[in-house]
Formats: sequence, structure tokens, C-alpha cells
Amino acid sequence: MTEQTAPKSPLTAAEFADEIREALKYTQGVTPEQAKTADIYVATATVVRRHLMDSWMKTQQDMINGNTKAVGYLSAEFLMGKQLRNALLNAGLTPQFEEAVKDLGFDPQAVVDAEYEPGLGNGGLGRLAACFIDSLASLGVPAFGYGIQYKYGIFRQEFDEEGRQIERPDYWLSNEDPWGHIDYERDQRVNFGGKVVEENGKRVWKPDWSVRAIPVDYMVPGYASGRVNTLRLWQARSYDEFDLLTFNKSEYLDAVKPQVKAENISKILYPEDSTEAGKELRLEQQYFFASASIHDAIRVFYKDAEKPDLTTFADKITFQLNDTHPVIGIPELMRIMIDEYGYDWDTAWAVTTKTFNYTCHTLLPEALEVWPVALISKLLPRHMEIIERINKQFVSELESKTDDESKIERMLIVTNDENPVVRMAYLATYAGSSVNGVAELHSQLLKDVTLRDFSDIYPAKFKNVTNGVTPRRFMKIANPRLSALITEGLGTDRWLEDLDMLQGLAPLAQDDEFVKKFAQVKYDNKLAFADFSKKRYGVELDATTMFDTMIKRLHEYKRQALKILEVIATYADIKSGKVKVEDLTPRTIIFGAKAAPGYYLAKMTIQLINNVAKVINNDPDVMGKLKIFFPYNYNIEVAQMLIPATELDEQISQAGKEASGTSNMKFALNGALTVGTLDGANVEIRERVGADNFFLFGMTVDEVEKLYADGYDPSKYYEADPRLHAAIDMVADGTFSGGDKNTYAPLVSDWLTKDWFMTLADFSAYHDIQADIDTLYGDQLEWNRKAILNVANSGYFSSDRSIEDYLDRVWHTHSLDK
Ligand code: HBZ
Repeated sequence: MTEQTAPKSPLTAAEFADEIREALKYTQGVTPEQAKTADIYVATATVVRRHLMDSWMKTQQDMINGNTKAVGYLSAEFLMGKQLRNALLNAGLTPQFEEAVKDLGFDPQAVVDAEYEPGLGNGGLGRLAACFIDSLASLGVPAFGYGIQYKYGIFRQEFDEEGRQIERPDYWLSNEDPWGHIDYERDQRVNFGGKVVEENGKRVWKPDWSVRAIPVDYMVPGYASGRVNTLRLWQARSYDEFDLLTFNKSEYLDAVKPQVKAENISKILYPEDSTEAGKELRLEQQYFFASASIHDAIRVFYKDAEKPDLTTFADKITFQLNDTHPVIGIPELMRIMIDEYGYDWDTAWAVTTKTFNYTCHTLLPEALEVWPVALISKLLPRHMEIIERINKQFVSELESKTDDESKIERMLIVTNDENPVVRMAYLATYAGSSVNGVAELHSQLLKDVTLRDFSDIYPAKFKNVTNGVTPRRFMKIANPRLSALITEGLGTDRWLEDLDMLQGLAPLAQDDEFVKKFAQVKYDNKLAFADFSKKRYGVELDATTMFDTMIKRLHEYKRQALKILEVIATYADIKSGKVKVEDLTPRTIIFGAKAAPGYYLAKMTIQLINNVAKVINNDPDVMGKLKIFFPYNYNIEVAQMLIPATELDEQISQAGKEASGTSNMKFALNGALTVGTLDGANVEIRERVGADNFFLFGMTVDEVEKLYADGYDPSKYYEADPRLHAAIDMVADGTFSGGDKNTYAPLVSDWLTKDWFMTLADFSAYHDIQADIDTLYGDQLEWNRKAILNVANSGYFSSDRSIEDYLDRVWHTHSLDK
């Protein structure tokens, strides 16, 4: 494989091996003979870090000393995935690594696999943050990712005998973390609680407890840019580790109480992906990292000056709020400027409104975060005062712009009902310079529906930045075979930095020889995935069947139920003899999904899928023509194996509910065809790859709205479609629960009486499109031509392009090297 433009390191493989030996000796204290694979991994990571060190320090210096405004990406989640291969690629050290490790007698892939995947995110939002910091570094934009170093990441998922999801703690730090550098000297104090008093005509916050925020720094190496940015994740520690007095009285547990309270803050990532847990601890987490990060930026950019000139703050850094989780940073910057540095309100406001921008990632009203005034008052009393004042100022501003009182009432940042709450999305929209959605359709719906009143009054704030994904991890690393073929087809590997170059593949879709090579790559990827599933999960897969995949968090709006009902309906057709097994296009249907632990129907859907799998996979009548594989604990590692092996990608959410989706982009870039609704970024993917190369079905946003308005009755669809009827009956009659009719009763009852996301209404359309899919699949040359066109026309979905759009439309800054 050529790596023409990847940064060339002067290091030879032999030198690399020597450095690994040295690291083994001086950091781990083992000889190569004693070393285990995990030791080689840690030593290699140490070596790679050392080689990135000069670029890291230079990037920091250039950022601090230059005039280029930096980006602070504030995110409660960074779903990074394993680091080693990415760091090697970006440092230009992959070939030397392969050779050196083999020379030392180890298998390079085993060394890479020895890394434990950090799971510091729930899903799309967290992974997007990881793709974005990769692109920021690759484009040479000075940036910090700021977040929390949770001790426990997203739970490890297991399935029990009954097919139910079990959540196990994910203690990812129980192994050595060679990437994180803990920096005790650059800690920050974060205060909580207490009260606000009047002193010399000033409001003074007297907090009653504090936590020590300690940064753990991760390098974020750019690809071929020579730049290395920083991901700074905060760890919470107590100031009074241990209360000796209490301990001496033998009250051992009480003695560690303050420590426990403080450390709880960075203990666990909330496994929520849609609704709020409503936990006090969660607000503590949000304030903890927002406050520490803002203070940190002041420290970095004003070099610890006693009296920094914060009127220039917005020229030093612009903060992107990744959803509402860091929005408490807005009153925090106000407070810092007014209370800590003595600025007046208007000056603080002018700086704050220039500093923050907000990205919204949802359309579900229940996912828009609100915090009870009572809770904020208790935890952050001074911030509550500031928010009240912002709200007051907002209302008078509105009164000057509109006479519509009900509109003003609807827009209030602090509601004035019996149990008032602060609406964080509204606070961010009012106080930020810009608010953006994450795909064209989503941004439009934000303007037309979710934040309509705001877009009426502040139209210029509303922007769109369509999401993207990093081609380094999700093509080059995940799919080396396709990457090599693309490089061969284009005659260069520069496409990894300029993904629009994939366009050059379009003519090759007509070249049968190239198409066959492409088909071979897909087949080899399927074999590799089958091998992985055998080794990791003990499940045999048949690589000659169509690999049909649905991977995403389990949520009703995403409609995993639609997929499984279609499979069940086909099964029912086989059992009743309506369909001859021999006529079926054999498919392997693969699911990957975690459900929020408290999300009852989502968990029940997981259980159903597992039990449908058990029945269908073992029924001789099916003759192996349909097989369901649901690997537990879907994560980035599994995604990297599965996406390159997938032929059909399921993006079947109810129109108007998926903000964007990002796996849809990864699949298209890896040559899968999509079956999908007109939702999120599917719309833009279809526009780009061409309607002929995308399986579209289902209601549009307008049709969905109309059906809600007319009164939706799912039972009508059940009565009207015999296949749907049969499928739901099979779930209800105990076929997938050992004859027990109660097991899935809540799910069945929800489908027939509520079905909020209209799974039943879209069922027939979804079934009809399957015939088109099967027909095309029967002509492998045609299928693969279309798959190539998907790759060729999806370059737009690089996160490099997303970052360019943010630079242009939102941040108004640029690369250090410009
Ligand atoms: O953000 C996802 C959207 O559902 C998806 O359409 C989009 O592509 C992606 C990136 O923009 N949203 C999430 O992943 N949201 C969360 O994970 C989440 C986590 C904690 C919350 C709320 C939402 O409290």
C-alpha cells in the first residue's frame, strides 16, 4: 500500500524496534522475552507518543503565540475508539510498526487488539466529536477537545439466557492507559452549592463545597498535517482525600465521604441517548467540565496573567457547545468575567455572546434538556441569578421586537409555571452567536418547528452544517482492502486528505474488471467479518449471503422493530408455505445496538430480536436462508469490522426524527447500498449518490405530520396487511417466547394502540422495497456498480468538509499554517 503523502518519519523499523525494547525496559521493566502482547502495545504507544511530542509542543506554542483563534469543542462525550492504529497512521509510522513488531516476534494486529477500547460516549454525538477533533488536527486548526474522563464508560452489554440485555460496568482504566497524561499542575477548582450574599454592593457567591478538576491530556494527531492538538479530559478529585479526625474515631466510611462525593462526578457516563436521567449528578458533571475548561482556556491564552484582558477572549477561542450538555458554560463565563475579574454586565455579555455557538443533535422534544430552577439554585445559586437576569434581558429584547405575548411566553428561557425550569437549548440559542443542525433537513426542521420562534426573531443565527466522518479511521484503517483499491483506481492516496477525489472512481463503475475487483474486496471483507464473528462470538456466518446491517442505539424512532417485523413476516411466509425457501435471496441480518438501561420497550425489542434469532436460526425449514446475528456489546471496534463487510445498510427511522445519522455516511463510503427513509442525512446521501443507487421507501415528513394530524390508528394497518398481521400475531402467540403470550405483550400492545413512530404505517412500503433489493442483488455486477457509485459520490461526507463548513459559517478561523 502506498502512503505517498502521509508524513514520512525518518525512523526505520529497526530503530522502532529498539525504541520498543527501550520502552519495555525503562517504563515497564520487562525484557522482550518476558513481554506479553499487552506490554508490546503499551511500549509501542509510548514510542508513538514520543515521536509526536515535538509536533504537539510546537502546535501548542504556535497556538498560544500566534493570532489564530482556536476552537474549543466542549462535549460531554468523545467516543474515540482504539488509538494505536490511528496514531500510527497519522504519525506515518505504520509500516515501521508492522515490521518492528514482527521482528520482536509478535503479531501486529494482536498488539493493536490488546488496547482496551475507551467508551466515553453513547452514540452518534460522541463519535461525531471524535471525528471532528481528528479533522481539526488534520486541517491544522488549533483546537482543544474538552470533556470528562469518566472512570466507567458506556456499559458493557451482555445478553442473558432469555436474550435480555444485561449491563456490566466498563472499567476501561483497569488497564494501563499509555495515551493519557495526567497534569496535576494544571488543575482547576470547581465550586458548588452555598449561597450568594451582598458584599459592598456586589453579589458574592459563597460556595460550600469544591472539587479538584485535574486534566488528563490526550494527543490528537492530524493526518499528514504535522499538527497535534489536545483532547483535555477532566478527572474529579477531592481536596480533602481523607478526613483523619473522623478516621481516628474509627468511622472509616465517613472518613472517605468527601472523596466519594467528589470522585462521583467523573465516575460514570450516563447511558442515556435521548431522554434526561434528571440526575443532580449529571448537572454537576456538566458544570464541572464547563467551568474547568473555560478557566483552563483563560489560563492557556493569557499565560497565567493576574489581570487578563478578557475583552479579547472571543478572539482567542470560540467554544462549540456539543448539544446542551455544556450550556451551563454560558452563565459561567458571565460569572467569571463579572465576579472574578470585575467586568460589568454588558462587557461580559458582549464577550460571552461572541464566544459560544450551539449545535443541536435532536428533533425529539423530550430530548431537549431542561433543568429545574430549584436544582440549579441549590447547586449553582449565582448561576441561577445570572440566568434569571439573562432571561429578563431577553424578555425586554423580545418586547421590543414583537407584540405577541404568547410567543414571548413560549420562548422564555426560565419558564414561569409552578415548577419552573431552565430550557438549556433556548439559553444557548439566545446567548450563542450561532445555532446549527446537523443535516439539511434537520436544520430546516429546527427553523420550522423546534426553534421556530427563535428563527423568526433571530434568523441570521441559524445555520446548517451537515455531519461527516473521518475517512482515516472509517476507510483507511477499517477497510484497508478498499483503500488499496481506491488508491490503485485513482493512482494516488491523496484522497484521504481530499475526499472529493473519490469522484474519480465514478467512471470505473463502468469498468467490469474494476467492478469485479471491488466485489472481491467486499467478499474478502465479509470473510474477515465471518472469521471475527466465529472467533469472538462463536457464530458461523455464510459470506455468500447478503450482509444486511442495522447498527445504532436502540430507540423506537430508529425502528429496529420495522426490520425485525419484516424478518418475522418472511419467516411466517416460509412456515405457511406462501414463500418457497428456495426462492429467497439468502440474507444474514446483523444488528448492533445498546438500549438505555431504563428504556423498557427498547430493552424488550433487544430481547425479541435475540429470540427471533434463536428460533429462525435453528429452524430447519429456513435452510439457513435467513440468519440473524446480534453481536453483544456493539462498539467502535465491531463497527470497524462490520461496516466494510456490509452490503445493505438499514437507515429506516421515521422521517423527521433522525437528526442526521453518521453510520449512513460510513456505509456509503464503504460501498454499501442504503435502504432508507427521507430522514436526516439520508436525504443528502441520496441526492449525491443518485436516486437509482439508493432504496427509498416510506412516508415523508409531511405525510407523517398529516397522519398525526388526521389521527393515527396503527390497528388499521395491522388489519389491512396480512403479512404484518401474521408477524405481529407470531410475536403475540409465544412463538418467540417458548409459548408464553405475556413476554412481549407490552410491545405488541404498543404497536397496535400507539405506535408513535408509525412502524406499522411504513411496513408495507418497507416490504415492497425488499423485492427491488433482491432483484438487484441477483445481478452482482449491477449491484457493485451502484455500490462503487456510492463510494465515488460520498466524498462530501468527510468530517474534513464539515469542519471547513464550521470554519466558514460558524467559527471564522483557519489553519495555523495558512
Ligand atoms: O447525534 C445523535 C443523533 O441522533 C444523530 O442523528 C446524529 O447523527 C448524531 C450526531 O449529530 N444524537 C446523539 O447521539 N445523542 C446522544 O447520544 C445524547 C446523549 C445524551 C443526551 C442526549 C443525547 O442527554
